[in-house]
Amino acid sequence: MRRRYVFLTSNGHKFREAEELFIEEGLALEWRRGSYPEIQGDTLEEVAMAAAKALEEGVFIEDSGLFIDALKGFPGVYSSYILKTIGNEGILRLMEGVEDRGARFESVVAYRGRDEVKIFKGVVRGNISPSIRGSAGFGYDPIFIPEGHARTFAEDYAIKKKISHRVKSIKMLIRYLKEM
Ligand code: ITT
Repeated sequence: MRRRYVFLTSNGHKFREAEELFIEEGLALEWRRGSYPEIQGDTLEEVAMAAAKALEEGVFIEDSGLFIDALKGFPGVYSSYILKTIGNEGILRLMEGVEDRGARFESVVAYRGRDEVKIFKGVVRGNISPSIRGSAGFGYDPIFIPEGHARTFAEDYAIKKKISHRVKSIKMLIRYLKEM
């Protein structure tokens, strides 16, 4: 097993969430601050797999997004662009008067091993809140209420750290690395 791994991402929040889990397991994680070419794909897996093929061994990326049931999975693979353009306010406007508030966060980690790319996927289900609430976390956290809870990820970050899509995918990656 290597002792050192590299997470290529432009997003410091994502990096810190992953780093905490690595440290808990006694592993070091290096942040390679940067972006990677993202193909136009229908799923996070497709996008992540295509990008990870060009990485060196020991490096991983993570592609994530918010998928809203009533919007047929939108913003999904466009989550980053939609956040930058219409933002949480825009999403809430699209959801005005919509009864079905169901949604999920997905996180797909693509790790470049010696001979192959390994994919790990984490999902957390929840609901889109009626308003923007809380200041912890980042991105869509202020509008996402995880299933079985009353507060958004941005209001209850301790819950996010236990059950998020990213916690699940990164823990799967760590388990794999430890078994290697
Ligand atoms: P990369 O450099 O790693 O690609 P990014 O921020 O562009 O960083 P993505 O391409 O995976 O990340 O886009 C995912 C979008 O979904 C992005 O706008 C995030 O803010 C949002 N998102 C992802 N994970 C989230 C989380 O845990 N909580 C809230 N929003 C999240």
